[in-house]
Amino acid sequence: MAGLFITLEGGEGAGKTTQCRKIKEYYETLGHEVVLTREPGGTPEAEKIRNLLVQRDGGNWTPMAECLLFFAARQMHVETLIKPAIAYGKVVISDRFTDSTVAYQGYGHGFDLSVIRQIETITLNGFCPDLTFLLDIPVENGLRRSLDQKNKAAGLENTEDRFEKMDKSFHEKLRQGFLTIAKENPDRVTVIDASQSADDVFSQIESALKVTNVI
Ligand code: Z5A
Repeated sequence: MAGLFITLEGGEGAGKTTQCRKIKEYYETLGHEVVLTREPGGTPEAEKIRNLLVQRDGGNWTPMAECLLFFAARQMHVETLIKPAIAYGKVVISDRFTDSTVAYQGYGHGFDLSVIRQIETITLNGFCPDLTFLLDIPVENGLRRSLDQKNKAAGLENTEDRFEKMDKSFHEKLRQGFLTIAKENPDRVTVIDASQSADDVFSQIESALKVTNVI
């Protein structure tokens, strides 16, 4: 029996990582083998590319080079980890996938959407998730969560200045981009209200998983 490929998408602080872990527990309780992975990254080679893309001193890429790097990492990820795991019957859960490139590089940074789709076709040849959960949250709530998390990790308090300086209009473009992707792919993408508690967000996801009854 073939496995299942699920992706979690959304803007900053939407709770993707938190919900990926909950979906993993859900399928493990049902007796499935689960692979939890992320993008950019997921394999040793793709993690090297991740360092080039997300580290502050990783590089000053042109939009085309940046897009190609995301898809280079993704192609390795798909061919060497995701497809073999699915063929083995495992449930693969990825924290971000192609929708993030369309939302961030395309809708967010203005890189040509049709070029992104051409690169997707060349590198992935039609491969896409079985199910995607878009965790949708008002921009201010998501950014606040994300900033609180970073401040906690750094032992900082009083975040008001930094919060006010965040580029909320960019994040609003991202949010609308993700919602457009969901509208265009209603069979694959389920929009989840991510502003609720983590348990309530997972209840929505669990209901959707039961309805789709894919595995
Ligand atoms: N990127 C791109 O540009 N193009 C691409 O193609 C791809 C990615 C694939 C990767 O960042 C960056 O790469 C990202 C997009 C870009 N750029 N940014 N920004 P990353 O992997 O380092 O991080 P992220 O994906 O952006 O994660 P995140 O948004 O920061 O977090 P999250 O996974 O959505 O949320 P979380 O870690 O589960 O939770 C965040 C905090 O909120 C944490 O303290 C939780 O305890 C708390 N939380 C979670 N859920 C809740 C609920 N329901 N209520 C209250 N608090 C909650």
